[in-house]
Amino acid sequence: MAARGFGLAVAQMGPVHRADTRAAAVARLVALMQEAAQRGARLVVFPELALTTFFPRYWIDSADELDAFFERAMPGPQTRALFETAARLRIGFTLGYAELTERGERFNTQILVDDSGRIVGRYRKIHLPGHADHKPAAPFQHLEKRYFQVGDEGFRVWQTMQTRIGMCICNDRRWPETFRVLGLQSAEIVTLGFSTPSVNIHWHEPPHLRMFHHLLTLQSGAYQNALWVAAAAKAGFEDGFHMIGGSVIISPSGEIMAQSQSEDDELIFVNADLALGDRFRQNVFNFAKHRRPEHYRMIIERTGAGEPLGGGQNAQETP
Ligand code: CDV
Repeated sequence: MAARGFGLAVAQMGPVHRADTRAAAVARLVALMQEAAQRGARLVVFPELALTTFFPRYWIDSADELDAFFERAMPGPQTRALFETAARLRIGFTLGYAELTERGERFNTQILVDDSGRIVGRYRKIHLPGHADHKPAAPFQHLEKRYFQVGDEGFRVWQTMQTRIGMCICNDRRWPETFRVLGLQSAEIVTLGFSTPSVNIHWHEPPHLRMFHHLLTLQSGAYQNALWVAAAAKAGFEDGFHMIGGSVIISPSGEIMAQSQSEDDELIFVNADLALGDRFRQNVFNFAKHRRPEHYRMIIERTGAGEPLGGGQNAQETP
């Protein structure tokens, strides 16, 4: 099988503090993009909500204060430099940001921009974690359910730059349905940005599990769907609140091909052979040949877990 090399870069960001400006964040992203292009990348993946601090950790009453974290236009005056640099360097990118639409809707969004600087895809986060109410006793808030609506455009895959790219964001990676829906559209690469606090505010979780579950879900998503995964963290202590690093590029074998070492701005790069996924797609994960959707109906018929089929009786008792 002939190799199909694709330069894939992930640009992890260190903290973006509340007082930091958009201009400063964009300048850091441009520098990372330049490094990615220098290393031969065709695509560079940026984090979730990359332009600001992870503001869902704060209870914000004032509409003006909240609006300041959102983008009304993309590109806008402060983000245009990213698009111009991408077109000049012939490199695509994905970028996470808070989107405020003309109709006043708010989404946690990620865009896919091709190597001519044109937006070719948009994903609005579907699995919004956290809560909508104020939890003053918690060490910090996770208010994605308050500040964002559930994405209304589904999980999609775009044919661009001689490959097929799907997108999801952070918490989506924990749900196998995300990757399967993208795999069923023949995605070869799935990109995501993530911001994962190292403290679980809902119950005490040993800190090592945050990284373990992060890698576990990405590696299984890659392997079970025969695709490359490129995941970019915003990491480190943002205004004193710690988020895990662990930005990774994972191959269709489920193996980690590159992983960040730091919790700062850091670029990782792999010359990804897109043909690696073909072997899995044609054999063990040949969906057309081996999937049995007639036995998966419950996945769309039920949301929460319920009673066993047949009332849970043993086979001998079932009439
Ligand atoms: N930004 C996120 O979606 N974070 C979640 C946290 C809250 C668990 C995550 O899945 O990493």
